[in-house]
Amino acid sequence: MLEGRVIKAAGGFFTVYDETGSEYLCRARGMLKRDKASLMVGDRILFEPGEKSSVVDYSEGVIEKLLPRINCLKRPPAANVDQLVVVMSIKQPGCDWQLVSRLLVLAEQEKLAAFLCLNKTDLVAADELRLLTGQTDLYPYPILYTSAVSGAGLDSLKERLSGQCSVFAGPSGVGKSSLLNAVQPGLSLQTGTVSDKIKRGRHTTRQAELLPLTSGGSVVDTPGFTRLDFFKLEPALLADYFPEFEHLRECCSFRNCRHISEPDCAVRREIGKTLSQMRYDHYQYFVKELSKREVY
Ligand SMILES: Nc1nc2c(ncn2[C@@H]2O[C@H](COP(=O)(O)OP(=O)(O)OP(=O)(O)O)[C@@H](O)[C@H]2O)c(=O)[nH]1
Ligand SMILES: [Mg+2]
Ligand SMILES: [Zn+2]
Repeated sequence: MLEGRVIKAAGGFFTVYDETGSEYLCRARGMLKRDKASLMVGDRILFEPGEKSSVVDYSEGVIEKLLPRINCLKRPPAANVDQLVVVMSIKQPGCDWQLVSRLLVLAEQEKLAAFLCLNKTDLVAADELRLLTGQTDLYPYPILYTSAVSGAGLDSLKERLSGQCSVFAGPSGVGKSSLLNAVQPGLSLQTGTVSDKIKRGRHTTRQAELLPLTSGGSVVDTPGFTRLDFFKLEPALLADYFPEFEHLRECCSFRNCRHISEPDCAVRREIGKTLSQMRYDHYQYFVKELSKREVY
């Protein structure tokens, strides 16, 4: 048996690279398919290689065993990754900050590093961009301002991707595939257009795919989405996934302060000073959303 990594999953077939980079098209043993934790892009697996085909340039194979995952992001699904890159565009479509916070909560749950990529800077005037960067002063994650069209910010993006296994996530049409093409021109990923009327993308990328980078490391390009559920998450745990609250927690008067309506709350005291008002608003919104869902 050989060890390999799933780089694409589509229609019950899995594209697998072995350690030398040879490609195999694999089916999975029934057990692996039925398993709740079914195979996903990034999974490390053991597989039995089949005959080399004389027609196509890959061999077939059967996946026999899923190796333990270091981590696994549920949405977009990807396993064994080092960091999440949340991609949004400033315009066409505009940035959905609440979706950003949702994705960041998911990343924190999986203990994944994360940063933000605000793309399409070429569509805004310099003073508008300055205003935006001023507003994101208190943002607790690194933000890169990029343009796949003008090339702005691409060197910083390349640097952050190099040597890491990253997963790109964000709505359709924000430029995830375009950025990857710009970072590594040989990739030739298909890119779509944004509809004129509703300024939304057209879901061009259909399947997640793990792409090796020539600079070292790899990136999972994923299909865009706009809705994201928290799955199982207790509202009381939510504050743990807002890392900027961490150092303030012990300064709150109440030991189990939820930072909502308790008196003398250190988190609420810092809003607008060292904490971003927008991030706190999202926190409050998510606590409400999760509390409503709780079944007693
Ligand atoms: N002006 C401008 N347009 C961009 C930029 N990046 C991407 N686009 C355009 O935005 C559209 C969507 O780009 P894609 O790369 O397909 O977006 P995506 O995020 O991969 O979308 P899905 O695959 O549908 O999730 C295309 O028409 C791109 O040419 C940018 O930096 N500036
Ligand atoms: Mg795409
Ligand atoms: Zn508090």
